[in-house]
Amino acid sequence: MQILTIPTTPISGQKPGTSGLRKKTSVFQSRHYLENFAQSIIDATGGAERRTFVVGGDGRYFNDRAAQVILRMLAANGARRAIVGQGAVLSTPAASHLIRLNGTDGGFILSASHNPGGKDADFGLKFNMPNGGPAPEAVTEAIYARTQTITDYRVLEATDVDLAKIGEQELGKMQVSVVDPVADYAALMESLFDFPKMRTLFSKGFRMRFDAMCAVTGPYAVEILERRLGAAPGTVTHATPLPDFGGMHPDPNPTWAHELMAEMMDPGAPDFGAASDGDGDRNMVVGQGIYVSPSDSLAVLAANVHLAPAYRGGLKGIARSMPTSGAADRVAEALGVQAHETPTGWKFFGNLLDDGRATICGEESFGTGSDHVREKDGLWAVLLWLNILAERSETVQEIMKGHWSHFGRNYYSRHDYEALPTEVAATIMDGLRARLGDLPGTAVAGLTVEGADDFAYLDPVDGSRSTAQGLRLRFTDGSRCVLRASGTGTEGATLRLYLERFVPGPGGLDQEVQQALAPVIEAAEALTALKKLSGRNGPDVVT
Ligand code: G16
Repeated sequence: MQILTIPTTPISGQKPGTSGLRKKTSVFQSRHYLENFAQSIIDATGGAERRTFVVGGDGRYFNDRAAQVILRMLAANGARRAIVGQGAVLSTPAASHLIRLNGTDGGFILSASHNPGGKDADFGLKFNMPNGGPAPEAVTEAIYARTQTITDYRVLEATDVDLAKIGEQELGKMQVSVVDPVADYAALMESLFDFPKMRTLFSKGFRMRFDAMCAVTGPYAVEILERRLGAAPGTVTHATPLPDFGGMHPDPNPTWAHELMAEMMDPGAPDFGAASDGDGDRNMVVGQGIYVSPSDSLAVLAANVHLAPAYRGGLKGIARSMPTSGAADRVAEALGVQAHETPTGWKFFGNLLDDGRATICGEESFGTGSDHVREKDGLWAVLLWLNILAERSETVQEIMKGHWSHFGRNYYSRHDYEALPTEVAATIMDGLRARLGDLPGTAVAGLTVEGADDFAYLDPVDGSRSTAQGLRLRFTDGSRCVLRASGTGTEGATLRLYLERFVPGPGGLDQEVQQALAPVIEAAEALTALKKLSGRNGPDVVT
């Protein structure tokens, strides 16, 4: 087998966003596109010589072909071993676990996460570090810099590896270990939670619905929920992963997981509902007749995590992304543990977890996780909820109400304006940014602006600084709104407006969310002119 060195030239736009490089599938399939980016990852992270990597993805269209290319490139670049999920499939948290479990030098994760999949949809690639977490900004910038100077890439001339067959194979001088994508991950979950107690819960007739949205979590959820915990067969729906996710938009939020929402709001609803996304790192949790916002879910999980065996010793700290509501901060305060506020992107939690400053992390974008891996983990969050439900013998509704009456309620919602023309989004962001200094003291819609800034983060562990992470407007009554451009879209620009209002209770804890937020929504429009300047009547997605 011959190692080929293929001359190439830089391709513009290979700049990783919030989580790796995401583009239209056809862009990834275009000449040298994948190869340039993969070689740039290899070059910018010190080469592949004698190293071991994990390779896998969410099974979307082009996943299998891209995995074969990356394997041939790793072999040509001198890698010692690649650990690959059977069929080139691995959920993102399972990939993170394999990287850590095997002490590897990192992993290539093929996914555009919650973005739709298919020939005309999205594809993505990201590199995770030896700690199992997404490459930090310094590394993604080095990768991007390399894409701008690349002159050639190396690839082995070889036939495909048989990725359907579990076991050892050789690709040139590289060992390829094809592994069961579910087994190690399921064992990890079993080591964290009280499976016997959860089995008892199901044996007493507890009913659950898990919507895998035709994405990667199906086989993981069937194995863990139905086979190991004894949930009724059929508990997991849309359980077979499909290259185009069956046309579903595998983003577990009330808009895209509407089938689950409808079932859970029905009088005959199961006791507990959950959904996961394309690559299995996101989760949405719903009780009978009650939707749990991701920010609240983080707070409730943090307040109750000691009920699960692996966390009995308590938490080192709680970390949340800046746009996530402050509900988790109140729990941190009550527990007397550190609270961290980071920019959006799971990569910012890595240092805090590695350094023992946080045990549990979460984001408003349906991400929750802990120090068991270095990615957010959809099924982990669902299992922790189940463990808590089994311990407390209360409904989701009772748990939420109890939490709010104890800590107060951070009403919270996110309004997304998707696929705006980039210049329109820039005008809106730049306009607000330019006025930040003048806004304090401004009275609008019955609220008064107390502070306004562009969020910047100083990493307490490595001292790196990240700027321009979202425009924050804080009001004197403690409410706030944040305006931020998404870094995961592939079409135009998506603007996210995050809205929050705190009600301490005891009264006012049962309001409809959008109604409770009405003054903040009105003030946000007056200050950002989002609807007016975008020409939209309202958001495309409300979470
Ligand atoms: C990714 C990141 C998350 C981030 C989310 C939203 O999620 O991993 O940390 O919160 O994007 O990012 P944005 O608001 O920039 O679109 P995923 O599930 O897509 O990997």
